[in-house]
Amino acid sequence: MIRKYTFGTPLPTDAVVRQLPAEAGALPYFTVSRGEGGSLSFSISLHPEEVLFGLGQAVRGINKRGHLFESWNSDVFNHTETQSSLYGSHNFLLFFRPDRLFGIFLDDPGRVTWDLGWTKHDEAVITSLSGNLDLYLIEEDSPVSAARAFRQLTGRSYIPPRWAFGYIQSRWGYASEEEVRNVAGEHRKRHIPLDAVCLDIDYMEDFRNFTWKPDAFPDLARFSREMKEDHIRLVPIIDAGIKVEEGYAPYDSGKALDCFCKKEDGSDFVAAVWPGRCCFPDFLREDVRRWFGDLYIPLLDAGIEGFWNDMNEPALFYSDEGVADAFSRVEALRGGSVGYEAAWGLKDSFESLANSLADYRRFYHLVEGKPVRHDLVHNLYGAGMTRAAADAFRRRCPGRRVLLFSRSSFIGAHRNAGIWQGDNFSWWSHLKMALQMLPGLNLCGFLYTGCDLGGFGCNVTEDLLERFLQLGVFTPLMRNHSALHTREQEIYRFSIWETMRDTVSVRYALLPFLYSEFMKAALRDEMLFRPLAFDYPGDPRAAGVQDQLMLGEGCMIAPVYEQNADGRYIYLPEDMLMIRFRSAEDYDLVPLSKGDHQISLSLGEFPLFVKENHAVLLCPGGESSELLDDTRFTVLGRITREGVYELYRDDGVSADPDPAVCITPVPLALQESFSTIQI
Ligand code: MIG
Repeated sequence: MIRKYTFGTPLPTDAVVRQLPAEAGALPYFTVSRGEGGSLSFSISLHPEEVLFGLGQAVRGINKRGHLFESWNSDVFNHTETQSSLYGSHNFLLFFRPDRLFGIFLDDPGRVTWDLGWTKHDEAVITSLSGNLDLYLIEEDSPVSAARAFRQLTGRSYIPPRWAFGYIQSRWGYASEEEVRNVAGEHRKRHIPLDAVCLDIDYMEDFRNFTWKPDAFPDLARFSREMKEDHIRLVPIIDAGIKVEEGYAPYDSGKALDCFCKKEDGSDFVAAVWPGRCCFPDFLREDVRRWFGDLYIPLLDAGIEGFWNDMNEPALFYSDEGVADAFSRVEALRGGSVGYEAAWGLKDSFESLANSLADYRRFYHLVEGKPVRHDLVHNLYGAGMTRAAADAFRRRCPGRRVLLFSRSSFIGAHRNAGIWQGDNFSWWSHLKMALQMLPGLNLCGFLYTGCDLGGFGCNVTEDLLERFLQLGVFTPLMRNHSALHTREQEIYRFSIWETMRDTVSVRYALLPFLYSEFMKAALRDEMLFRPLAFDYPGDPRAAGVQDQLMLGEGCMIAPVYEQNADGRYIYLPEDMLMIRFRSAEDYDLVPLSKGDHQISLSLGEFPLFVKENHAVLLCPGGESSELLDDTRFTVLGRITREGVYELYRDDGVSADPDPAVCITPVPLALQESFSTIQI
């Protein structure tokens, strides 16, 4: 059951698709109190065993209890465990304990803080800074049905084209056709499967959106065609800011249509990002979304079928006003004696120029025709950009899917795009963080997601990349991405590239199966990755597991995330078959009983666990998702009771596939561990 409680005068967010009447009675479970400046706090005491699931993109464990989180979309390069905000705000939290279950969604586009047992271990205090919000209370009898109810409230998850489940190579720095061709060629030459290459800001002319460098990418349509002949797609990046430059068409048209966010005095707000001084489209306006979305069309017409939207928190390097303020603070200190506090202040004046609250308070959006200061709707900006692009794709390519993943997001954006997890580092702890973020993102509707495999910042090592890839085998977005000036991170750069290739080959053997699991989850409003407690709510040990996830209907993953570990500890809530992969053809099948196990996994090995009477399907390999044979399978699983596996297959591009037509029942005959089948 879902109930809505309205506080103050909420601004529209586009998060929900079902309109509910507001309840007249008081909100149960919570004590509501009004604080300074109209803020509103919801307090609740927590049971010793209470587990908190959700909040989507956030650091720390699967259980969110014990930390202070903030919904405030932030371009943060440093995902340490003290970070309270990342790029997206996903205000859905599930309170789970043996005798009680409910979820809350705060539909609030401004800042929200989540003190989840941080101040006091047995109390949660959730605060909306503005005090204007709709709060949805979801009461169901299982976590799985609560997740489904929330999805039905907020709408079906985005479905990318099937090729987006292939391996994607990306790097900040690919600056010419020649370079991209070479990257693709190295993969093909060594038979490392590959479906797409991302183009980062270096493909643009002076970092201006919707342009490409005339010398380095002379004919995007031809180049895209050439790559597609090799079954490889190009996926260019688009940033949020539009360079202020007369004669640059998007600026001129944006200016003519008055599309940019304004300062109080009515002039365009300007701040610097990669192209230099930029204006920021007011994505909260329908007409602006339409104008911006149309700018993608020449790229679509050049054969581009996928995009990633970046810098849309929006990230701001600095504004003229911010720089002026910093100088005035510095000037005020000139000539006097500078003590240590003032000296630190000097330093802070400049370090705090980027993404400053002062800048976010300097500009306005038009919401229903009225100016609203940006900080009150800050968390909607990335979602608005995504919506602009997705709507344009629907207009231009009706009935066809286009790949889109964004950095910043809000609930509701999950209907239009996937997200990637942002700028992680080549750290072992970030491999674990990536795993732990998946179920929260899925709970909030973001199914098409993954982290930068290998890590974005810092220099990766061979073993770390291999272990990252082993997680990536299972994440819908399987993309190797790294930052400019870091160690080159393409698989073929490493001495153990064959091991890495074999790992990617497992993804391709599993691709039709993983796609089937993804599609069923999306079409049935379910999660692809779940905390163990979702499948075993009555098992008190399952609730505590922080580094294993249920995958699809019948599987579980438990990647190795520690350096030099030659295996790991796992907890099995029931008997399962372990598939220990080395490659698509080389794996062990090990039946394991319910309980605790230490399993050995040397560097090139990784496990997938299958529940009894469930199966995993492997297809004959191929180096692109388009070249896989999804009619012949090896069926892995321990089947003690005859049944069927519902295999979902479709053309991979049509936007509204009919689930009834797309499902083939694959009979599961009694078997100890494997069989082959033709369908
Ligand atoms: O300020 O486009 O998260 O994936 O490579 C950095 C360059 C801008 C941040 C993205 C990252 C991308 C990078 N971008």
